[in-house]
Amino acid sequence: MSKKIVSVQDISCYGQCSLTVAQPVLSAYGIETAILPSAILSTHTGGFTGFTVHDLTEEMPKIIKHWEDEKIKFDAIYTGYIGDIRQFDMVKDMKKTLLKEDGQLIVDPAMADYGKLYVALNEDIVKGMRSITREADIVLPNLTEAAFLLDIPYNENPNEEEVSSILKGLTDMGPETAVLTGVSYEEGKIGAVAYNKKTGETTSYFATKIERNYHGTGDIFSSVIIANLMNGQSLQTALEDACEFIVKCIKQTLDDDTHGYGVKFEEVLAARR
Ligand code: PXL
Repeated sequence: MSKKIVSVQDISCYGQCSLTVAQPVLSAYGIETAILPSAILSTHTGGFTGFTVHDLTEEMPKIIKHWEDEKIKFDAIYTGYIGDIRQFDMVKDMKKTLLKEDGQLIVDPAMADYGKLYVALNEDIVKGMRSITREADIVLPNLTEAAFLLDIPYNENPNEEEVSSILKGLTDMGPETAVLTGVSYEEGKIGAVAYNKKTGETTSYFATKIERNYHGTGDIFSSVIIANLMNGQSLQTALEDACEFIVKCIKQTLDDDTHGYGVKFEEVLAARR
């Protein structure tokens, strides 16, 4: 039976990140995807100036309450960018009331990149992300986010031993599985390394590195990983699919100078079948 998940993150109306990528990606992989928007922004906050933000903290409990009344249950709660600290307790409450018995809380602590927090965020958001990570089953940070979660200095280029220690630190916080993105052990290759503390297994996949950064790729990466796992695929298959998916999206976007704000994932998604 196909899985049903709810994703809690913002709607950046323009810019190809958060819910406007998570929803189509998950749907295309056959996952029923409900959304709980945490805020509505005119654009994402990376590279645009003068963006508008309409916080939805007041609305969220009403939506959650209605779902509880309707006895709606999800196989997973997938959280991303969260801009208001009151929403972290809501996520923890949702875990109790809206998850199926064997359902999973999956946290993408989308809050930082390249050693820095996103412009609209602060240390309180980091604390909140730590608090939901402690309750998560799976956490999917990039190297910067992992450093913030663990309160350790940001290491742009950790070696295998350092990556193992980061992954161990993340799973020590609570999650059974941690997936660390942006890892590179050799020139020209970049990918992700995952660790499952129950099996003790470390899995990795590295794809061709393209020297260009785009916003939203972390959100697409997490969505592809989550879609694969929900569909019963192995972590190895999930990592491979997500890394190669991102490479294709970047290749699709590179030649368009007007499209620096995100990647063109649509054609990659459409070409999957
Ligand atoms: O892609 C992560 C993300 C999500 N939501 C908002 C953002 C960003 C990254 O900058 O600004 C609002």
